[in-house]
Amino acid sequence: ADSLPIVITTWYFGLNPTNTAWDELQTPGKLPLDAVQKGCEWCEDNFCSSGVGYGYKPDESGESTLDALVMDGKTHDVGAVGGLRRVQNAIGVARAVMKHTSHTLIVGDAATEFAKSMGFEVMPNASLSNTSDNTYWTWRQNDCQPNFRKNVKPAGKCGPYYPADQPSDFNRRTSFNKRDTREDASKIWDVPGSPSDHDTICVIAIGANKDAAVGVTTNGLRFKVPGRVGDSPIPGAGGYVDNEVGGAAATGNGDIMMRFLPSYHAVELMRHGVSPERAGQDAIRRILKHYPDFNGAMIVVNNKGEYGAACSPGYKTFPYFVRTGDMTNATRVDIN
Ligand code: SD4
Repeated sequence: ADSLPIVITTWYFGLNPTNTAWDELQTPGKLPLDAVQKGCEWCEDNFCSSGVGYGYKPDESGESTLDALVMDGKTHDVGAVGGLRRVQNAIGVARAVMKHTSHTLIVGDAATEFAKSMGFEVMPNASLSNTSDNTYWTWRQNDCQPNFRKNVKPAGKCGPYYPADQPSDFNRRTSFNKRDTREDASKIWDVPGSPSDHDTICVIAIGANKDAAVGVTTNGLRFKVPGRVGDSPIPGAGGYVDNEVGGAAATGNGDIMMRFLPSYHAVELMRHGVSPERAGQDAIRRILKHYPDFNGAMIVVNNKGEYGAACSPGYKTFPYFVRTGDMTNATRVDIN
């Protein structure tokens, strides 16, 4: 395939995000940046896969925190948030970081304060969907095994290192109007047989004039250590674009991926003439050399509109969506 403009997104839930980003890209005066933001927002609003975004996978303390990034391939501007709490529209906050500050990345509670100052709605409580809330309490009461700590010795089932005390304002089953929406969404996404455990969407858009942008928004990992930030908001890791070349974005085990900057890697290979697919494959292969069990995937597109994807063997298949001018709807592609 070879044409501009183009929109490409990760995972099996990318149909609506791709079409939404596409429509935005077709709107006079709208930028690829607007398009990727809209695409990511669709998932934040609809809880794609029941996993992207707010209120889904809790950390060890029972709260969900979000990471998001936007990057502009023309100016090289980046805006990102890490460990954002209690704000649903993480990609919007990332865009506000880009637009209203000279910084790149704002994290943690201060990111929530920043969001508030920018007019974003901040929820009063840590909140999880009922499903996530149940998962959390089941885990905490029955199992309590830390997923992501190592070289620590638990003294008991819930060793002294763990779990962190609940935040004082964490209320189990706080009734909370967004939760109901969230539950409805889970019903849509949690259909039997659907791979429901992917919690990140990456959107790359390139306009007819080669202007490129990438957006990434995620909930990160279940039972992560509080404060953990993944690859998604790190430029070059979760996503990277350069108008002179194209763009790439990554999803999967971010703790590993961010050690290799796979999106930067793929873009730089394309700069030297490598095809999108091979650039993605090489970036994934580099990681596998060090971490053979690693799981991750990439979408890659150059500024001619040629695109491809790559994934680790552990993902038996990796679906993504793409839309170009000769398509009347976003099209799903599955690689393996
Ligand atoms: C992370 N890369 O926080 C994300 C997770 C992910 O589908 O991509 N999930 O590590």
